[in-house]
Amino acid sequence: MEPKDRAKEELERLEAVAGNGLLGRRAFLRGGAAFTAAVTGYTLARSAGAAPLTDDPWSLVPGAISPPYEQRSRFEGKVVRTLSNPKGETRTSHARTPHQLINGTFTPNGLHFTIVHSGTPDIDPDKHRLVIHGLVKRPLAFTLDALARYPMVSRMTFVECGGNSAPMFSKEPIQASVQALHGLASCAEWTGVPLSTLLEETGIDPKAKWLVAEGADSLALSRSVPLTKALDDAMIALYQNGERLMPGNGYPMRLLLPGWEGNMNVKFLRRLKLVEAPAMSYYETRTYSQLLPGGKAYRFYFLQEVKSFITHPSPGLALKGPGYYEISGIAYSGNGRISKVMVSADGGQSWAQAALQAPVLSKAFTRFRMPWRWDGGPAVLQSRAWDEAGNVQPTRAQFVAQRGETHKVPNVLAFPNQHYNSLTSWAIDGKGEVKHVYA
Ligand SMILES: Nc1nc2c(c(=O)[nH]1)N[C@H]1C(S)=C(S)[C@@H](COP(=O)(O)O)O[C@H]1N2
Ligand SMILES: [Mo]
Repeated sequence: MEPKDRAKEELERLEAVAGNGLLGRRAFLRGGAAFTAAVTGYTLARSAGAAPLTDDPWSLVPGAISPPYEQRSRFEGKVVRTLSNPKGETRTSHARTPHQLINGTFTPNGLHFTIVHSGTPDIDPDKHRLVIHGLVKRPLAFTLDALARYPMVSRMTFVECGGNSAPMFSKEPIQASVQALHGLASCAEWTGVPLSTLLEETGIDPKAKWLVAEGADSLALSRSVPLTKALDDAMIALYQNGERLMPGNGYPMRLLLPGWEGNMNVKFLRRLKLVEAPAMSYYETRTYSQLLPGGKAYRFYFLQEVKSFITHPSPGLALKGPGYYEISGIAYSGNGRISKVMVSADGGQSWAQAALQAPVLSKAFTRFRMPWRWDGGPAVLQSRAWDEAGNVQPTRAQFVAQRGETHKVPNVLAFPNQHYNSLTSWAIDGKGEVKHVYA
């Protein structure tokens, strides 16, 4: 038998664990060599005889010198963020992460999403100060140099805008890429000084229950944060994936509140005022207060709840013929670690458990993977995540019943479409094209 046919046979022998050809994470382990042979022999590699190595021009001359700051290959120019306000008009600007074009668990700095409501200020780090005042024993102003003398910590954590996935509230599924639907979430390793350390320096008046964080941008974005969170895992972040924060992500320092609504992670941070009660600022009472069906609203909605979506395949990434594919995506929860991700290839009729890429970190992106044998017929791919606190992503029916679909409330300026964390469904047709559907 030809190796190709043998591989095909091996692949067909791997037992499906759920409908429409899901092989289950155990295929990675149990299949071993047979699995690898099946995958590579059947669908991917060409035999060496068919494609001998040749010396292309770049193999015949010395290569380029290393620049002081490395840029990615010129062939990767299409891997970019999409911009909602490319001309910089005086309104909010969004830059969305291309989840379908990257892989792994953290977001490169140039592709981290950004939302700036009044542009990115050009801050001179030597002149910037962080002031902590209000209900403290000793108000203090910190320079960047002063902050650098405190013990620092690093942690991987995601930031997600409360308005991420807002298109998912629409009554009909919007045909768009995963970048357009879910691109307002990214994950990075942040390094900085725990806020609790600085509050120990200033001392806390027992009357203080909240703090108001304010940015140095022209609209001086401000949000109220419960002191309990400030003393738990809040950080004054100075570095992002090892280098100083990107300008759009808050240079030279930002408040980082792992797992909490993006808007509260105040960038260009210049002031923390300890107070008795929340300030009821613009962004906590208008834009980011979730409206419910019937016109009631959540007063505060801090947590980014458990969520997942498939990035590969996804709209724009068509399948090239039947055979083996890896379904993969990201899962995360503001409550802690992801405990389980289930994947379906038949629109939720049957499910199999995905493999989670280690390490699985609290409040960080977790990559999940699921081997899949596509038979060339129609399929609907979905993922559903659980977190260690026992929360599960609601089904779409559950979510819509509780939170509604796009609804405008007369004479109310609030933005209703916040905190979507239900499922995302990708339909594959017989040609391998991927479409967004509700299932
Ligand atoms: N000072 C300031 N902080 C800000 C913003 C802003 O416009 N100004 N945008 C907020 C919003 S709406 C979100 S979702 C997050 C986004 O963080 P990122 O741009 O680093 O991804 O920053 C928040 N912090
Ligand atoms: Mo946001």
